[in-house]
Amino acid sequence: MKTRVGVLYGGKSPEHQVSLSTAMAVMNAIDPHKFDVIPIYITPEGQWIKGEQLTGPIEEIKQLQFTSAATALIPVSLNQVPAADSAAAGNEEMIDVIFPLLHGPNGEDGTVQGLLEILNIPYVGNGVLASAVGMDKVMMKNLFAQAGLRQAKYIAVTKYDWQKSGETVYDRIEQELGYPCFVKPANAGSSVGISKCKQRGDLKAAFIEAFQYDRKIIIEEAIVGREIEIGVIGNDEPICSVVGEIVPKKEFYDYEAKYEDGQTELIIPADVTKEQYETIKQMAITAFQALDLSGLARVDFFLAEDCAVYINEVNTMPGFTPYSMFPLLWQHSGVPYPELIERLIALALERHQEKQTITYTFKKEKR
Ligand code: G1L
Repeated sequence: MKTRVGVLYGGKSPEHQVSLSTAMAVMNAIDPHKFDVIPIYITPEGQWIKGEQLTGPIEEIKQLQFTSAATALIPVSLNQVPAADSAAAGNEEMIDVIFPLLHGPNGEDGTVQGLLEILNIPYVGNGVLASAVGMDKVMMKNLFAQAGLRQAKYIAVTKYDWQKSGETVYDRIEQELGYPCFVKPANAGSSVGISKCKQRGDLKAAFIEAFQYDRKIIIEEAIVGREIEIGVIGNDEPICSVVGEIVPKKEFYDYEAKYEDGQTELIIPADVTKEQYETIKQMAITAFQALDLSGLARVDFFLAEDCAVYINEVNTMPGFTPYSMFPLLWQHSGVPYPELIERLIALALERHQEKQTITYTFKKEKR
């Protein structure tokens, strides 16, 4: 029997459209001889709608944007409810695994993963804790520090701290980080709210901007160097792809540069020494394990001018169209897109199996 894959996409997030195009690419790449694909759309209003099992390739994104409100799915019955517009045999069958292609506060921060845990449905990618940590730059960097990974110096500031004593915060930045520095919302959802500060006079506006997106912000020392990324897949025995380099065409990699075509250049494989590649691989695996990741991650680095390697961040839900860095890194490592999808599904099922063997209840011992 074929494995039934539910592809979950859309959602209440600015990345709604990115999610739709990614879902279309994934569904068209999945091998139909091995998998049945069931699309599940989350509307911008947050309604869940299960579509019909796919019978052929999707030609346009519109096909994925179901509107039949009458058959709206209550997520808690994800596994029992018939598909939209049909009670056709086959559609009531269980979903074996969910591929959650969602970004932002309602999908990447561990909340959807938590729902799937409660439903006991296997899902691709990182679990609740890893997804939540991956979404919070401060938590992530604290764990990198704990694992002894080299990274840029940073300071975390809450809106409360700043409102109470802004000048003290600015003093600390000057003493500990210096200029230039980056001011970012702690929430790692996307590249909005980020500023580069070159002097004390720039800090206030940068803080106001960043605090629009989160109550917690992070200020980082700027590392001058190249941006290098690597792909990691696996659970207990993660493996690394080749490395890639991002050459930004703007001063720094901002929201537009990240999402609009032609703003950055990807070089795969990146031109690094064998020694640097070994260091990057080792640091990526250390980070993967320090954050208790599973399934996949893209790990981003800076290669400084003095050739030192700094970890920047881990992305638990990297860009995932066939033209995004993560799939391209694996393509160049001998794992083409359809096989990458297949491997991630296998890893999801494997991790779920393992969880089933864990005991959650225990008998009281006699005294
Ligand atoms: F399911 C995976 F593999 F874990 C997964 C989930 C989500 C991989 C990549 C993504 N990425 C995205 O969802 C997105 C960055 C395209 C946002 Cl819509």
